[in-house]
Amino acid sequence: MLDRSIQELESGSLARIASADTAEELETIRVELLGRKGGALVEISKGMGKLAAEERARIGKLLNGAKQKLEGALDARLQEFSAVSLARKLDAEWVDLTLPAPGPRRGHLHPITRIQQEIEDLFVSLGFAVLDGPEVETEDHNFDALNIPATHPARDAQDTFWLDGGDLLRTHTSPVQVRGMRSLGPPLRMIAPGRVFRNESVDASHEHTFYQLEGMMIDREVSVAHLIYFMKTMLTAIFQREVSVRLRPGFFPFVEPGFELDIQCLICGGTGCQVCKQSGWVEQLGCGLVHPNVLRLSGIDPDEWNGFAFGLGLTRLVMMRYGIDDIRWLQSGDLRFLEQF
Ligand code: FA5
Repeated sequence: MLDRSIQELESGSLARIASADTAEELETIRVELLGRKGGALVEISKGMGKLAAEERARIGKLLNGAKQKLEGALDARLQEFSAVSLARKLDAEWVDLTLPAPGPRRGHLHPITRIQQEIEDLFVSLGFAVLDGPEVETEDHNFDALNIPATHPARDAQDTFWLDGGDLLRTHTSPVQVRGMRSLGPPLRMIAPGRVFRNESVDASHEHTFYQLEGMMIDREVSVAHLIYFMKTMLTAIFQREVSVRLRPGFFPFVEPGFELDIQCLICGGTGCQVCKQSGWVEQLGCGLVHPNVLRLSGIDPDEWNGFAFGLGLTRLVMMRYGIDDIRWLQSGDLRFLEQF
């Protein structure tokens, strides 16, 4: 009886071991057969107590033989599995050491920098110099020399971050006009891109830190027609299509006459959205003919020279060009946003 049980268990188990597909399956078989508690071989050996001594020795040998065979088969199959998985790993993970290294991942320019450089190229081709100015400015450059004395209500229009000692974070790029006039003198054609700061409540179209691009031309007999020509040339180059613009009277103490130039909102096509505050138009720049006081305050004779100036909201221009519906994306540092450019 026991002979038969041992043989059947052995042949059945060898077949199961041969067809096992995973190491986990093998482990289950091993526990079922050889486990100390409830393992099949242990269960069979329990019947040996009733046997005569000679018969017990014979069955004992048979059991031992079966145990060794099954252990051997389990080990051999386990080794096959690890050989197969090693081969698979080697096949999938090989590295061709002769291939050139991929090198560092290339980044790209921020969309504001890209458009700034395009505008710089355009104005350089029209004979303008590109000037730079400091972000920490004096009160004189930012306000007084631009015909905005301390008591002038226009100071309230640009909520200012004042620093200890009387300097400030520049509220616009216009102080670079003053630096340009004082260092280069007339005739003058200059632009000045840069970062500016205002103590603003941030919303979809207002940031506390944003970019402007200033422009100034001083020569003899400069008119509003020249100003409009340069503004249209610039906006057509940037948007590469006709954009609808409107000029409204606008007050800036450093120009006379002064204008606000709006473009029809390119996010909604003029029907109204959060960027244009449902008006269909977005203010892009302030501009006008340079006020005689401003020329005088920088040592230029207004009877001989005149000119135009403009201050473009570069950040808002980038929003229009790429259809970005919230200004806060631009300085968020969010790679999901930046990698789209
Ligand atoms: C000025 O800053 C004047 N210096 C512009 C100027 C220069 C007028 C030369 C005449 C001659 P204004 O405060 O309107 O003007 O700002 C100019 C542009 O900056 C706006 O048209 C707008 O596009 C942008 N801008 C203003 N405030 C913000 C803000 N908080 N966030 C983003 N863009 C802004």
